[in-house]
Amino acid sequence: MEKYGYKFSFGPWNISEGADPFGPTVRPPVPFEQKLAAYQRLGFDAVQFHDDDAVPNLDDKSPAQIESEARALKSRLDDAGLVAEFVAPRLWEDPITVDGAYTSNDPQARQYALDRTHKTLDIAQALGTDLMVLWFAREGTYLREAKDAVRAVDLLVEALDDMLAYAPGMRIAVEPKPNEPMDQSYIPTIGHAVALGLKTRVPERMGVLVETAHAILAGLDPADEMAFGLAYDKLWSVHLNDQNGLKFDQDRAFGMVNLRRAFDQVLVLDDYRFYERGIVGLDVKALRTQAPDVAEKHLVNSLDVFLWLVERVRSLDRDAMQACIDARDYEELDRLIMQHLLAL
Ligand code: GLO
Ligand code: MG
Repeated sequence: MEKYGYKFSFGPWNISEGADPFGPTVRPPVPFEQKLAAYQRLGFDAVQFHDDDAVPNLDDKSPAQIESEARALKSRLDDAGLVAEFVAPRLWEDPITVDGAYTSNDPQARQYALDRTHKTLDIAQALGTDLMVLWFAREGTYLREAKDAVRAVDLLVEALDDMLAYAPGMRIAVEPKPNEPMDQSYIPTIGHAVALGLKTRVPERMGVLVETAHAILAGLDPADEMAFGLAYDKLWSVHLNDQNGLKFDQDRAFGMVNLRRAFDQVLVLDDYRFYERGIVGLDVKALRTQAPDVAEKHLVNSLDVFLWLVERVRSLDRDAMQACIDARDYEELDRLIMQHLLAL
């Protein structure tokens, strides 16, 4: 299929075991080797990694061991014709980060978070990518009075300054999310993420990643969140998916809940030539009811929907659109978009 200059990625966690908070997983784990083999078969170009997807049990390993395992993985990626898009520290599972990582009230937890992030930066460089993504999973509270929200921002900036100084060749993209696992997160939107980056010592190496579902959970339009990032030249990656209303983070396949909303995201990405700026990441999961043998289809479906929508964006009659805008006839514009989407 024509890919219009786009490259696509997903993370090993996107071939999921069907976990939900109310019962055990429903699919057997798929070995990493098998996941790696799926990338090219499914038409993908790049891999997104958590640090321990790349180097399992890294807390128990020496820097030299981490480096050599990451280098070995890099040659496997090369052999498979794949690149690493980014590496992200997994800071939400160790018991020490129960109350947050960089913003924990416990100085030992904060130190653990920084040490762990240094390892993530080492791994990213060994894998040949200059991008680290930070999803601030537990940087927030269940109980607002439990932490000082002003100090939390200072702690985040201090942590970012430390990372920027530790790895001068690396860029950092913040992936905001308003809630889950915490009740309230400190960096809930792209505006917060951009502002946080501007408060660091090296703002030019600070960017953002917009996830569709996270924007929706914040009550915002994902296309506008992307537009804001683009306007600041900070949109360095995206996590496209879909979300059916305000509930848990569903990571539904892209475009499958709300086609118009998906179209608007592709419209802004394509109009602003995102294919020259970054890789299209799909943070999607198979439905819990899906049997293991077909639990990869959500990835192909998401990629295909994206490409089908690129075709719809590029074949849109821009003159007709502009005429509606000039006439302030937004009802006609509404109809034009709908007719075009339905290929009528
Ligand atoms: C969870 C996030 C998560 C991140 C991933 C990479 O809600 O979307 O999947 O994208 O850990 O940072
Ligand atoms: Mg995500």
